[in-house]
Amino acid sequence: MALNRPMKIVTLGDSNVGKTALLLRFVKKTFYDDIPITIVDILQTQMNIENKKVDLFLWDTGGQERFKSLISNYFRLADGALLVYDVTRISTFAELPGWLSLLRAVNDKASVVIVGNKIDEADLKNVTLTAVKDFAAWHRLDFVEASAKTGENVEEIFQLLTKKILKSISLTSSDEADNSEDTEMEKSDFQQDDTELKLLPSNSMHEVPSRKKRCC
Ligand SMILES: Nc1nc2c(ncn2[C@@H]2O[C@H](COP(=O)(O)OP(=O)(O)OP(=O)(O)O)[C@@H](O)[C@H]2O)c(=O)[nH]1
Ligand SMILES: [Mg+2]
Repeated sequence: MALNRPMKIVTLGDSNVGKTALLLRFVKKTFYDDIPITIVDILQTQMNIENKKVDLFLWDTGGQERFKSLISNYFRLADGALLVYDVTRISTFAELPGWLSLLRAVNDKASVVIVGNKIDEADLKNVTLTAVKDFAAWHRLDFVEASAKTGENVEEIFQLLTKKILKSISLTSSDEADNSEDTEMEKSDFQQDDTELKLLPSNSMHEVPSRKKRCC
C-alpha cells in the first residue's frame, strides 16, 4: 500500500548506545566519533519503498534518564521505532523492556525493530545472539545486529522497519476507511506534529558541550 504522508520513526534506548550515530550513518552515510548528547533531534530524508519515494522524519531522542518524561511525548505519533542497545554493554540490553514499556504506554501501534549496535567491537561483545533472539521472540519483534561505525546492516534496519510499517498500515487501512472521523483526527494530529517540528530551534536540542568518548 502506498503511503501519502511522511513516515515518522523514533529512536529509543540508553544513552551512548549509538542511536544518533545510526541515524547519521543512514542519512549522511558517515560515522562521527564525537557526537553531542541528544535531547531531541530531527533528521529528514527520503527512501524508496515499493518503488515510491517516501519522506522519513527521524526523531532521535536522548537516552539519559533525566530526559525520559520529555521524550515520551515524541513517541505518541510514531509509525515505527528503533529500540537500540549496545552489544558491548549488557546493562543497555537489560533496559530494553523499560524502553518498550515507555513506548507502549503512549503508542501501541508503532512497529518496532530491536537494534544491537556496535558489532564492530567483536571482542567486547557481551550480549549473545541467543539472548536477543529470545527477547525478540517473546515480544514478537524483529532484531538486527549492526554497526553505525562500519555501516554494516544499517540500510537493512530501515528496509526492515519501513516494510513493517507499511504492512501494519495496510492491515489497518480498511478500519480507517470505515471510520472517517478517526482518520480526520489522525490527520490533524499529524499537522499539529508538523507545527511542533517547525517550532524546534534548528530542529534540534543538544546538550553542550559534547561528550567525549564512551564513558562506561
Ligand atoms: N565502535 C562503535 N562506536 C559507536 C558506534 N555507534 C556509535 N558509537 C559511538 O558511541 C558513542 C555514542 O554514540 P551516540 O550516537 O551519540 O549515542 P546515543 O545513543 O545517541 O546517545 P544519547 O544521545 O545520549 O542518547 C559515540 O562516541 C559514537 O561514536 C558503533 O557502531 N561502533
Ligand atoms: Mg544521541
